Amino acid sequence: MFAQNEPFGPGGVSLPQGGPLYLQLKRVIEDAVASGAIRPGDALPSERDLALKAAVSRVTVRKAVQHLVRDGLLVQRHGSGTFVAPQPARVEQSLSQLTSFTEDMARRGMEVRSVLLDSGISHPSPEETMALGLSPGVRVARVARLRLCGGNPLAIERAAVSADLLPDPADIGSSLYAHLEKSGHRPVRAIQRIRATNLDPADAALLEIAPGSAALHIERVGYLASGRVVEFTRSVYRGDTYDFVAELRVGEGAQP
Ligand code: 16G
Repeated sequence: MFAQNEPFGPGGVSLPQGGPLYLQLKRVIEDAVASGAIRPGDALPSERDLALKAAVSRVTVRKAVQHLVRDGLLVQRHGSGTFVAPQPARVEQSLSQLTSFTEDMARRGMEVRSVLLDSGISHPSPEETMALGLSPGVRVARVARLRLCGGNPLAIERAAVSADLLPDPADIGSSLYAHLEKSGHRPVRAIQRIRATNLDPADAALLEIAPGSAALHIERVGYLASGRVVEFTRSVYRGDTYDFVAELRVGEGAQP
């Protein structure tokens, strides 16, 4: 509920001057979110009410709202209305430690949850055969998970492991690394490749952000102490919540 003096309270909404009306209304809504006058999870008044309060047409309201949904500031839930989108805290992750998602989040005291999207044993793709160094005829175990932190979807991780090291991909429980550790197959070293990407509609829907939103595409190849590759994981992390942090040191030769 909004009080009398709040931007969408019982009084009218005054628009700033200049530019198309829908952009003026968009600015009012953005400012209300930025100032905390309306918070993540709050419902926006109905299209009809907003049109009346701001003295604009419903077409103008619809256009402002559509732009804000596209920008990820608002979310529309079918049948229940338009809400301010959740604004998860950014997560910082060191690039020098080989840790699991579960350990990373537990260290921060954040609640971790995973939704199993898919798992099974299959014929490997040429890319998986190459990355995992599989011999002909060897199968691959795949586990795809949506990973949530503090209730917010943060990443989709699609892991591929040689099936002889992970014969039971549906039974990994809450942590792939903890499961691999039990059989002595937890990676001890990894190479990670990170690039920018834009989310396709299916991944965007799982991560609850607009299609095309910026994300980080991460590939991790994890090795056993023997040098054998154990894990080839491709992930997409929400670009608005995840920061990778690397410590850089001056190289020997460059020191004064
Ligand atoms: C991390 C790894 C992922 C690994 C997972 C295991 C990145 C980008 N990815 O999320 O490759 O499979 O940890 O986590 O860091 P788990 O043991 O919690 O399942």
